[in-house]
Amino acid sequence: MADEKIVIKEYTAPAGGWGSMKGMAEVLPKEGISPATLDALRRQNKPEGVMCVSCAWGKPAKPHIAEFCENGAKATAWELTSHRVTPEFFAKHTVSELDLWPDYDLEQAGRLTHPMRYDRATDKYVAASWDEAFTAIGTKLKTCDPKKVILYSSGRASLETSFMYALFARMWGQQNLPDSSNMCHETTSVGMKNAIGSPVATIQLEDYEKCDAIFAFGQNVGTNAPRMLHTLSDCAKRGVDIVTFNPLKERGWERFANPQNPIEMATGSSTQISSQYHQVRAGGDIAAILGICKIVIEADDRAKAEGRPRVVDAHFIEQHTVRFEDFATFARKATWDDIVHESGLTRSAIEDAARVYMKAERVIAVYGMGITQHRYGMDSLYMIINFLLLRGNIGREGAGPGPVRGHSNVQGQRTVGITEKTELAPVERLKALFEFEPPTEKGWDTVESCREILAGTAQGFVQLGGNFLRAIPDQGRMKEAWAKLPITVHIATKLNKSHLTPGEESWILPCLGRMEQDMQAGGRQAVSIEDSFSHIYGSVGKATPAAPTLLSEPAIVAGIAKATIAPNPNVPWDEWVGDYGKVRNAIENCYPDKFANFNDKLFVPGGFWKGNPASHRKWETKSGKAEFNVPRALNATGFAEQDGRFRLVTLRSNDQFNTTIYGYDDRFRGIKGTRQVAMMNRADILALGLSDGDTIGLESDAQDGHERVVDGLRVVEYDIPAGCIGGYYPELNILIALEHHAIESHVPAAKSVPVRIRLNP
Ligand SMILES: Nc1nc2c(c(=O)[nH]1)N[C@H]1C(S)=C(S)[C@@H](COP(=O)(O)OP(=O)(O)OC[C@H]3O[C@@H](n4cnc5c(=O)[nH]c(N)nc54)[C@H](O)[C@@H]3O)O[C@H]1N2
Ligand SMILES: Nc1nc2c(c(=O)[nH]1)N[C@H]1C(S)=C(S)[C@@H](COP(=O)(O)OP(=O)(O)OC[C@H]3O[C@@H](n4cnc5c(=O)[nH]c(N)nc54)[C@H](O)[C@@H]3O)O[C@H]1N2
Ligand SMILES: [Mo]
Repeated sequence: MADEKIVIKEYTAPAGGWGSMKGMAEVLPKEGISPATLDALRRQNKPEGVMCVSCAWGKPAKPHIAEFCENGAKATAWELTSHRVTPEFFAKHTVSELDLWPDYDLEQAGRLTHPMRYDRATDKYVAASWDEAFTAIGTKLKTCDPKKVILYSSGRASLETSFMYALFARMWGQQNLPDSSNMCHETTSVGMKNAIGSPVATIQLEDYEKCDAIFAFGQNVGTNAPRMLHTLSDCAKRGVDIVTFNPLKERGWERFANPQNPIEMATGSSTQISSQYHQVRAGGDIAAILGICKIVIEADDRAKAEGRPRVVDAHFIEQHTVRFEDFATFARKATWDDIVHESGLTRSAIEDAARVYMKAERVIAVYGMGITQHRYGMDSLYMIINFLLLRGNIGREGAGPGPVRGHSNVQGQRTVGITEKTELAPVERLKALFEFEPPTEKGWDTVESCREILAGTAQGFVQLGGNFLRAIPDQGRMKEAWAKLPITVHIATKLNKSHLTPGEESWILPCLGRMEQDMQAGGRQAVSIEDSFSHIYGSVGKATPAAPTLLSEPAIVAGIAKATIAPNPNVPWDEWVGDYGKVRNAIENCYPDKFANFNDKLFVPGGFWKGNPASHRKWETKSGKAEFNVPRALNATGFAEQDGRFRLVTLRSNDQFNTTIYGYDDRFRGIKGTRQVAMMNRADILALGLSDGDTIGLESDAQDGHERVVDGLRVVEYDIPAGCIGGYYPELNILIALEHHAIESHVPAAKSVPVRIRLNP
């Protein structure tokens, strides 16, 4: 979109408000939108309606008249677009040519309509029938070592599809089941499980009505979970203190005008969200939270010595936790010089935050990718848990950790078996129900899959949604290796870059989206998803499918499974495809505690809760208690500070859903017309002899012998801490070394990437 005018100008309006109305008004015509979209929006996130494909925020039992947001509307319009990518489209363009198109243009081209096979002789995708596709894919997969084929999924696929996909993998004798969570909240899944025995939020949506303080770390609410702004603004109006930690001033955490509130819209007024905003350095949360904990622990020491009421919840700590003393000793010994340096915050700012914490009875801690995507992301997460444990803020009303999940069903996929880890799979149940021997050897996660692809040992890649090659780190190295995969299969709604680096054999299998009517032998089908609060909802698509040739995801998964593995009378793939209620019965039989009476509860308003032991203080950890953890480092970056080395933070704009680019405007950040930017602190710009608007390049400072460079970035003077640079994902992913990931969870450390600046590139 080189012709679009680049405008960089501070955005002064609140999140929501007229800006979001305008955002919606601009996107709908671009997709040549039909009345179906408006109908879908009206029914969005309501009982028996369709559950939005955008974010994983809760869907209230009593929904607003319009329970959708600007970005949900964009996601809906994107799916219900009138544009089509047909066999004629593919006949006009070679794959090499399409590979040069920007992400935006590829997805803007519209919905995929036919199964397509890559033809190397013409370098084009050519149409095939579904029978041909399944037979060819099955024939090829049967020649592969199942343990070397990767079955990836992105977090959008329903519980039904995900269950079938994971079952297929295990019946085939493998569990290479990486998913988008491996690049996202895996740090939460691993860390929270270790610390409190639950891999997910312990709170539910109603807890927000009962809390009296919210601490928010590294999440961009206005863009990535806009419906959460309704909850936050209700909290702010109730006088709840909201204390935010983020290197960037994200507008959603500053001010919000509710587009559904006529007074706020008419008067231009808005609600202030955060009462305190702390611009922590990227990776500086460990130190910032340690500072708060130090203040709390030292205040408690004094109270104890003077016989006053305790500041920590001593009874809770005694009864419910381990290793408090180790942590308290560490916090007492920490120096303010270190805390201030590593966090980038002043001592008095941290004292302000600590005062709010000590005053509050019920505290929720919210966080996102700013915590999980660091080398020491697990330590940042542990610090959030330590902080909550100090005052007994886990396992009671109005208090607890509230990770904001990414994809609309990413949490649910894990619940129904998408995992490479044997201990998380229902091995015994699978054996008993389906009479086969599930694999026990650990499968590959995302980073491990990439390693195997780089090493040339992986033999195939099936992608259930997502744009893997674009979402992962080290795109340059990965692209070359990917092309050597014996087979790549993409189940997708739209064309993306991953499809355009074909393996030796390559297929695109177009599927129905969640908004679309899914008619099967047993009539119209519903699917289900799980949100960030472990609530499960049915979702019924009503829109006319983009093409009559599309198959549903369950039908495609069943098609591949049947063509690849031997039949098993206990797994009636065709019957399941005819009636997803039967898949739900199988899920219920596999996980009876979480899914009792699944089909009956599918449309309970507000979803049904699958339960969470930690929310009533039952700790399923190694020690049987909630665990304090001493951090291994005071900053989460995992690399030393050096002259000329910056911390690159890769971010989403307000006009994208992951690698899907809806447009080139990042309204709240005041950046319009380009994504090729480096947001920099004024002092850094001056020190380098640069000015706002200059062009620079960035190079990775991973020092592992590989060159990783991006040129042509426009310097944007921005309110960001010195030493940090902000830029957009996925354009900058080429700069992230594969091995720069969170230590235990393997989540790529996309929020602090060591880079150097290239002048005059
Ligand atoms: N419209 C829209 N909605 C989405 C998505 C989308 O792309 N578009 N993606 C979905 C998915 S899969 C996910 S995972 C979520 C992602 O939602 P977020 O978790 O909000 O992810 P990011 O946009 O990457 O932004 C991370 C935030 O962390 C801040 N940050 C960066 N480094 C640090 C740090 O070291 N410390 C602190 N405290 N903050 C830091 C950044 O400034 C930014 O505000 O959203 C989901 N919803
Ligand atoms: N540098 C950097 N890299 C990151 C991140 C970051 O913050 N910084 N974030 C990471 C995170 S949190 C995530 S979750 C990943 C996600 O990254 P992606 O893999 O990009 O996520 P998706 O949005 O799932 O993928 C988009 C594609 O999904 C397909 N699709 C859409 N709807 C459907 C559907 O209903 N069915 C099917 N089968 N396909 C569909 C479309 O073809 C579309 O092209 O990126 C990660 N990468
Ligand atoms: Mo994500």
